[in-house]
Amino acid sequence: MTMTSAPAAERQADPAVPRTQWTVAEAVELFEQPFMDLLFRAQQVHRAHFDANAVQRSTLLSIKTGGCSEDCGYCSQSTRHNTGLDREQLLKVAEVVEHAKAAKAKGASRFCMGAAWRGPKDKDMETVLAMVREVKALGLETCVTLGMLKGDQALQLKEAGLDYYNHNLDTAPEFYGQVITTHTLADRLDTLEQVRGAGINVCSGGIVGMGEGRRSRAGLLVQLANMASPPESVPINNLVPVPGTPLENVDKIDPFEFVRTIAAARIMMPTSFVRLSAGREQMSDELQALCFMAGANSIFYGDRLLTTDNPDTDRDEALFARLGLRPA
Ligand code: SAM
Ligand code: DTB
Ligand code: SF4
Repeated sequence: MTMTSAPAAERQADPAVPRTQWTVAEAVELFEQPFMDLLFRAQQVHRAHFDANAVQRSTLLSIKTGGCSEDCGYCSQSTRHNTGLDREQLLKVAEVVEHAKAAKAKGASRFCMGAAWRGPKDKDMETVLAMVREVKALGLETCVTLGMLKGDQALQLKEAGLDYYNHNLDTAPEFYGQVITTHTLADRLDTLEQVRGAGINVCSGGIVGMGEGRRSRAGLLVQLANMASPPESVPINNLVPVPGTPLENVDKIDPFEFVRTIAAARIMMPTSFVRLSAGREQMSDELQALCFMAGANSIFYGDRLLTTDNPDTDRDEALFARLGLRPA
């Protein structure tokens, strides 16, 4: 067994030992372990902190679709790409509440509302705040992802009862500018600071399969794990290639490398929920089971992500039953 990365992995796994900073080299060493060793360690870390048979389920709803000013190379919703997506207005509060009720009835514990904005305009905040209040009142955890936030907007969201804010770092610093040029990683970090400062839980992860190398996958995880407080929730998205985006023809990531990314995230952020996010529709049940084995313990649940398909709830219920998983 290769033990080269054991010291770094051990000190993250033991809550009695103060958390130390990961280097990219240490994270790359994790990825380089033999697959079975990596999965075994990830499963050990997972079991030290979580029920290994419980998976949290969040349902997503796009509350404002398309027409986004930003140029994120993977995204169907940017006005800079010709993806044929129709731009829609912000949904009405009552429509959102209906979707949230249906999600709860299907067994979701969290409801995430996403808007294709660079950031919310002050005039839209009242509507979003009402959505948060009303979804929260249904007894669901609330999450929104609205782009860049100002400090006062974060405080308003907290006051309305927001539990989580999703804002991904998406990729490593050296790769960021190849995917997005209309805002910077520093802008993303600034929003995360506003979110933390307001006392809202942080949901932040990224995308793999964009043509980045292993070092960049490790670099994404290092940024997340080294935060003063790592995100409570870490979505790992596998690129869903959207026709008309600059990344539509990029080579797919090796599925085992995707599982390695989940395992490394689990080891580096032992107490965070790691969400197996976009890309499940294209995955076999067996590959998803490997991701759960590697420490993923959250999914998006419901037949739609924002603009692309996700497995329907019947398929997920069947998968949970076959694997003996239960909702967290
Ligand atoms: N506009 C907000 C923002 O950028 O934060 C919120 C919505 S944005 C669509 C949320 C996240 O979805 C992105 O940061 C990215 O990680 C993920 N995402 C978007 N398109 C994707 C795709 N085609 N495949 C995989 N993940 C994607
Ligand atoms: C996240 O990390 N993944 C979700 C959520 N946060 C908002 C979005 C995935 C979007 C996949 C592409 C689409 O459906 O447009
Ligand atoms: Fe806009 Fe978010 Fe899509 Fe980027 S990822 S283009 S900010 S909706």
